[in-house]
Amino acid sequence: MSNWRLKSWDRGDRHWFKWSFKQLVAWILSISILYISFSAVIYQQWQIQATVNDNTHLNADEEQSKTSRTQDWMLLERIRGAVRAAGGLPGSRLSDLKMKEWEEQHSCKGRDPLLALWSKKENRSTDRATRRAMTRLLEEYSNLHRICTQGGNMSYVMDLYNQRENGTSKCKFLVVEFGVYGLGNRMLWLVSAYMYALLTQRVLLLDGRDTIHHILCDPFPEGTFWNPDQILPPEGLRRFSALSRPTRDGLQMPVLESLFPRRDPLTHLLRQIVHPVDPIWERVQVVQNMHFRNAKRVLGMQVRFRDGGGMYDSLNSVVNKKITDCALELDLIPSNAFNFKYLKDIEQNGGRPVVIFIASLQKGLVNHFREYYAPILEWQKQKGEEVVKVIQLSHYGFQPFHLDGDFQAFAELLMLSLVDEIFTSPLSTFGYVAQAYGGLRPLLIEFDPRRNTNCQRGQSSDGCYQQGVSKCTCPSEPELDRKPVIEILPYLQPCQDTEGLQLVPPSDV
Ligand SMILES: Nc1nc2c(ncn2[C@@H]2O[C@H](COP(=O)(O)OP(=O)(O)OP(=O)(O)O)[C@@H](O)[C@H]2O)c(=O)[nH]1
Ligand SMILES: [Mg+2]
Repeated sequence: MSNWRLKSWDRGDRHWFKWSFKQLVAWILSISILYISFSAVIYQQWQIQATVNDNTHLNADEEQSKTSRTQDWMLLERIRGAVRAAGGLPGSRLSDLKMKEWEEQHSCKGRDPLLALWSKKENRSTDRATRRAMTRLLEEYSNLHRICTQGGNMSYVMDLYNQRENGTSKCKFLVVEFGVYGLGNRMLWLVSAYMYALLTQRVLLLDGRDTIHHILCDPFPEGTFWNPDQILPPEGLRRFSALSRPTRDGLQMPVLESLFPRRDPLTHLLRQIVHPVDPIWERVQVVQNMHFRNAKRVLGMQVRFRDGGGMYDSLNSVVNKKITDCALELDLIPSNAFNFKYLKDIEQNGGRPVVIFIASLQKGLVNHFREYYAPILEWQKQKGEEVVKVIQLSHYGFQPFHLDGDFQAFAELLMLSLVDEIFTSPLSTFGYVAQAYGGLRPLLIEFDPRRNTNCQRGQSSDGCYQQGVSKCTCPSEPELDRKPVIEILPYLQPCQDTEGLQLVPPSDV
């Protein structure tokens, strides 16, 4: 075996000596072991540092003084504290094998491709930072969920409930009861409840009587958040939830401000925990592949008449005209003049059409566009070329309150989130949720026939908090009491479509 020459500066004397190969390997091994041991000690120290600050003992001043830590990191520590209080180990995860098993049993094929499609459109460093922070929080929160439900065991939760009077349980719960409302409203409640549960370290359970659990993937590995109603009685749940009330709510604001510098919590929360079950994703995927992927531009038009028939009959033609004029003014759709320009357009676009995707309970707009583009559509059919495509997948005619209606509504809502430009109707939470998923600032369709405008650009991708309080009620802080909220929090502005408040992104992040 050949010997290796190494340099040595022993006693200042530079001289050479020979080491065998075995000695060299032993030397390298010792150095590696030393390095690994040192790193492990440092890491453990850091872990301990991160967990010692049990949230339940922090007060406002202590929180304020932790200037070196970001607020969201402190929230993570609070969740870790709740995990420890519940008898778990902060930072523990399911083994790869268990995770694989769980994923096989809870298939959610759309989660990753949807996230990729949404983040393809905007990929700012602030968005990435928020995503990373939210992922850290979700992982630890899932840990809490798993521990407090013993891996999704509702009988165990029931036992905790039965023992609630003696106060031995260290787990806190938040139960969401849905009423008979549309999908958009229920999704807003769901994500608000999730945010609240994160902030107050509560285990989120959803009312199992609602069909929403048939359309959503379960977001917490081994910690199912459905409450089958046959196990927990809803009237009991209310009392269970009220066991420990949140305190120090005022201190949640810095956390939220730090987590969402772009003031877009709805977008991040929806994308993180509200994913469609496979059959819904498959519907979305078909439309994405067949119509959206190769389009020159995709326009989503969400047209909602809210009172059933009367409003539709009286406003349909006004709204159709306003939408068309708005899209033409902004050069988003081709005009219906069938001439040389279109043939040129086709050449230039390599046959890529402008796609108009309509989501509505009525057929008014799709009929209007089919009529408007009739000569072009006819010409396209003969030529096999496409300049413009008009698509609408369903038209129930009324608001459905059944599972199939929710399936279709969720699929269309997700399709709307994948467009390049979205047109939305005033007051519709269906539209708010679609624009928020997509991170899209909508074009708000003007429904009022007395107004000259056709549409206006939305100030935010966030929904409108309809009828949100406009003045502060803070009797303990006279300098704030009764002041308009928008003067104190500049990122809250009056909504554009109705009365209320809306989160608006700052221009510099
Ligand atoms: N498939 C489909 N369903 C729709 C559409 N617009 C409304 N719906 C249905 O109507 C319901 C509307 O409720 P939300 O999603 O809460 O939206 P909203 O417009 O605020 O309606 P309300 O809150 O009920 O006044 C949805 O759940 C759907 O079932 C649409 O474009 N496509
Ligand atoms: Mg609504």
